[in-house]
This record gives sequence, structure tokens and C-alpha cells, in this order.
Amino acid sequence: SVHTRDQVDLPPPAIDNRLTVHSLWPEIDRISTEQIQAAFEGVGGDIGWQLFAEEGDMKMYRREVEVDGMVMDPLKAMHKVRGVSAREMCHYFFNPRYRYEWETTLETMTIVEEISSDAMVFHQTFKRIWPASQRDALFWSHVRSSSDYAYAVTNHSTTNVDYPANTGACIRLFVTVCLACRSTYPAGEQPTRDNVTTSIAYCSTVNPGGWAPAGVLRAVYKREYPKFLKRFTNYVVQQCRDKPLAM
Ligand code: 16C
Repeated sequence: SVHTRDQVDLPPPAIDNRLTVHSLWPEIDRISTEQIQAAFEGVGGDIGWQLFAEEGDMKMYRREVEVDGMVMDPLKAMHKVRGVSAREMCHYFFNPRYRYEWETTLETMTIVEEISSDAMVFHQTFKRIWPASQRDALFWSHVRSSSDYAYAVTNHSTTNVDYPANTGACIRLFVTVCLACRSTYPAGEQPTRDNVTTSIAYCSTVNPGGWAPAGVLRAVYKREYPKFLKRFTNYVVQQCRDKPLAM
């Protein structure tokens, strides 16, 4: 019926065997483990995270990093969402079926390889930011359960002979993204849509891959990252309404 989400579609609770025999597995495992650990770390300490956007439970921090005049500011966002689980959040972030519904920076998305139920390779082109050239990206995406009621999706740039960089109109950018989520509910109760809360940590580092004006780039991400996280979380809440909670 229209009210049931395919259980088979949801991120699997354990790593798919087909992924562990793939040539990308050692890299996927290492980078995912590192990214998930870093995502769950706080923003205190001397690393120097600066708050640049705040709205309700959502807080966004960045560090200003330039390499040869190119902006590569790491971003870290924290949010809390009620009524949806970590697994559901990651399901909608990972599964390409929903991507055009929440991702507003996309021009095109191509599935390059379906590695397993929990890993894929994507090619994406993005809307052009004037006056820079249009960008594209080629990255693997992996969803996993990291502990009880915690799931995460890691996206990281890769290469593929069929998708060479910088041959057409686009400049290839490089991305490392991690959406790490953890759900909690009151001790002694069963989890339900009414009592579950999911904490979200979203970390992103984008290397523009070639010249782009620093001022324009910082103005764009200051607007686009909050827009993305609000839109994506609202989208998941809407999608999950009237569906059984999947922990
Ligand atoms: O994580 C997000 N989306 C995932 C699924 O698509 C995936 C994507 C990662 C790509 C992130 C890079 C996006 C570059 C977009 C450039 C065009 C923006 C157009 C804006 C509208 C005019 O992990 C959610 C991603 C949310 C992205 C927010 C925008 C970040 C901009 C960062 C600066 C990019 C440098 C581009 C150099 C011209």
C-alpha cells in the first residue's frame, strides 16, 4: 500500500557482503570510520569552529581554510529532529530515488555503479555559480549502522575511467561528506514517532577543484548549507508521516 515503505530498501543493519569483496572496500571502510568518528565529536576545543548560522536546534560551524587562494572551508552542522529515526534519515539521504526531491544544487545525477545494497558510485553535475565554471563530482556513497540506533552516510570522491575529470564544460570538484545520526527515546519506553529524537551531525569539505572567487563561494555556502539541512530534514519528516517508525 502507499503507506508502507519497503523494509528491504532501508539501510541494512550490517555491512553487505557484496561490498566487502569490492576493490573500493578498504578505502570506503577506512574513510567512513574516520568520518563518522569525527562527526560525533563536538565543536569545542582549539580546532576553532566558528558558528555562522543558527536556527532553532540547528547550528552550523565552519573553519576558514584556503589552499593556494582556493576556499576549502570545512563545515560542521548539528541539528535535532523529532519523530524520525537515524535509519530513516540515512535512507532518504542515501537512496537516489529521492535525491531530486530535496537536493536543490543538482543539475544531473547518474548512477555509475551499484556496488551493494549499502554502497553506490554517483556522477553529479551541479548548478553553475556565476562567475565560476560549472562543477561536477564523482563519488562513492556508503550507508552503515555505526552503533545502536545510529546510522551514517559517507560520500567521498573517487575516479572512474568512464568519467574522466575536466574534459567537458565542467571542472571536477572533490567532496567528503558525512551525515551521522543517532536516535534516542525515553528509558523504559518503546520507541515511537512521538518520543524519538534524532541528533544529526553533517560534515562537509568541498575542494572546488579550480579557481572560484572566495567571496562568492562563501556567500553561496552560507546560504545553501542551512537551506539544504532545513529542507532535507523537513522532507524526511513529511515522508515518514503515516509510515511505521523504522529503527
Ligand atoms: O551533501 C549533500 N548532498 C549529497 C547528495 O547530492 C552529496 C553532495 C555533495 C556535493 C556538495 C558540493 C556541492 C557543490 C554545489 C555547487 C553548486 C551550488 C549551486 C547553488 C545554487 C546556485 O553529498 C548536500 C549538499 C549541500 C551543498 C550546499 C552548497 C555547498 C557549496 C560549497 C561550495 C562549492 C564550490 C563550488 C565551486 C564553484
